Amino acid sequence: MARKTEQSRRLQRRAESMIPGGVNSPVRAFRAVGGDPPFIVRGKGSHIWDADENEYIDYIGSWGPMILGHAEPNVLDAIVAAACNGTSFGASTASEADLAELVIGAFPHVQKVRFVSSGTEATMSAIRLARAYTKRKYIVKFEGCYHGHADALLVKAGSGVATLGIPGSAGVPEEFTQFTLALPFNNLSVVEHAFQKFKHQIACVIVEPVVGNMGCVPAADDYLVGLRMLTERERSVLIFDEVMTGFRVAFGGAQELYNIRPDLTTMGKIIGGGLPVGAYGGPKEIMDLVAPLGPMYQAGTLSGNPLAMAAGCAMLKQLRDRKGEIYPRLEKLSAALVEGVAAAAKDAGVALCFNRVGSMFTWFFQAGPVTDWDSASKSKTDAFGKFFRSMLDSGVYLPPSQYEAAFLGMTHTEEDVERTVAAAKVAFAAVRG
Ligand code: KE4
Repeated sequence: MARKTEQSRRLQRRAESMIPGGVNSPVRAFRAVGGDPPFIVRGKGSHIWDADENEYIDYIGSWGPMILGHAEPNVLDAIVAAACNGTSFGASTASEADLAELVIGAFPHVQKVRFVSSGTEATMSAIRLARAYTKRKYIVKFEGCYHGHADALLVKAGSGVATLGIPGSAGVPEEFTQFTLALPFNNLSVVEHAFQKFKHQIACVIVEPVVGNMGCVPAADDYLVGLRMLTERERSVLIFDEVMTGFRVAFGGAQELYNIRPDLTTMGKIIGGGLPVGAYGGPKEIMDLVAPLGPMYQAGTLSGNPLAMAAGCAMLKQLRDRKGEIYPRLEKLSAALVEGVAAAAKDAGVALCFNRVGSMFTWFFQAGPVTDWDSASKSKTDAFGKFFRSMLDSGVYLPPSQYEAAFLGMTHTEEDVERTVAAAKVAFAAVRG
C-alpha cells in the first residue's frame, strides 16, 4: 500500500516558506535520496509516527541520542520535574556538576569538563583550547570526518597530501582554513609527513575515533595508537571527537573500546538525552586554561541548561547502572540486523558491504571494503536512494544519505529486525529494478 504523504507535503511547503529548505539542518531535506521528508509528530521506543500517521522503525534516533529509545520515561520525568522549577537561569545549578560527575565517571581521561549546547561548539572550543595550550596555529582533520560547522573545519581535502584545506562552504574565507590540514583517514604516513612539513606548528589532530560521517568507518588496526604516538612525540594535542561514539560504542566511548588516551575529548548527542548539550573535557592542566580560570575564552547563554542537564543525567545514570546489560544487547541485535540485511543483498545479487561498531553502522552500496573517504565515495548513491525510498515505504526509517551512520537502540526488538530484513528483501528487488 502506497505510503500517505499529503500532510507531510503540506507541512514541508509551509516550512519552506519561512525556513531555508524547510529544515533546520540540511540532511533532513532528503536532497541526497529524493522525495519529501516525513514530518514526525511523535516517537515511542524504537518507533516514530509522521503527520500522515505512517509508523516507522527508526534507525536514526535523532542521529544518535536515542540509545534508550524515544520518550524514555525516566528522561521525560526528569525534564518535566526540572521544567516545573523554571527553564533557565543563566546562573549555576547543581545539575551541571551532577552531569559532569557522570561524564567524568565514564571517561577517566577527562578530569574537567565544560558543557556547551552542541557538538559544533564542543569541537570549536576544543580546537581553540588546543591552540591556546600549544601556542600553535595549524590543525589536522581527516577527509570524511565531520566535526560540526565551525569555519576552520569546513574544508575540502586539498589535492595530494598535507596541502592546506580549501574552504568547503560559501562564506568561509580561505584565510579561515589556511591553518587546517585535511588528510586522508586511516593513513599514518601522511600524518607523519604533515608533522615533518609543519614541524612544531601543529596544535592538534582531531579525529572521529570511529567515523560516522562518511558512513560508519572504523579506524584500521594500530591507526589510533599511531596517532597517539605521533601527537605524543610532537607534543600536539590529540582530540577524540566522541560526539557520536561517546556512550554509544561503549559506556566510556571509543577511548574505552580501544584503550587509547586522547588529550581532549568532545561529546554531544547521548549526553543530552535528546536536549541540546555538547561538552569538551580533558586533564586539568589543559582545561584550567579555560575562562574564567585561564585566558582561553568560551561562553554560552544556555550552556548547562537545567532541563538539558536533567535529561542527560537521567540518560547516563541508566547507561551506567545497566551497562552490563545494555552494550551486549546492542552488540547482539545490531549484528543480527546488519548481517541479516547483508545476506538479503547477497541473495538478491546486489553489491553491498557494511561497517559496524557496536550499534552504529552503515550499509555501503558497493563491494567494498570502505576504509576512508576515497573508497566510501565510490558507493552507488543512486542505488542507496532507491533502497532508502523502498525501505521508507515499508515503514523503515534510515538515515537519508549513504554517508551517514545508522543507530540501533535498547528499545529495538527482534521483531523490528525481522521486519527490517523483510523490507530489505523488497527494497533490493527495487534496486535490481
Ligand atoms: P552538532 O553541532 O550537530 O550537535 O554536532 C556536530 C558533530 C560533531 N562531531 C561529530 C562526530 C558529529 O557526528 C556531529 C554531528 N553529527 C551529524 C550527523 N552526521 C548531525 C546531524 C545533522 O547535522 O543534522
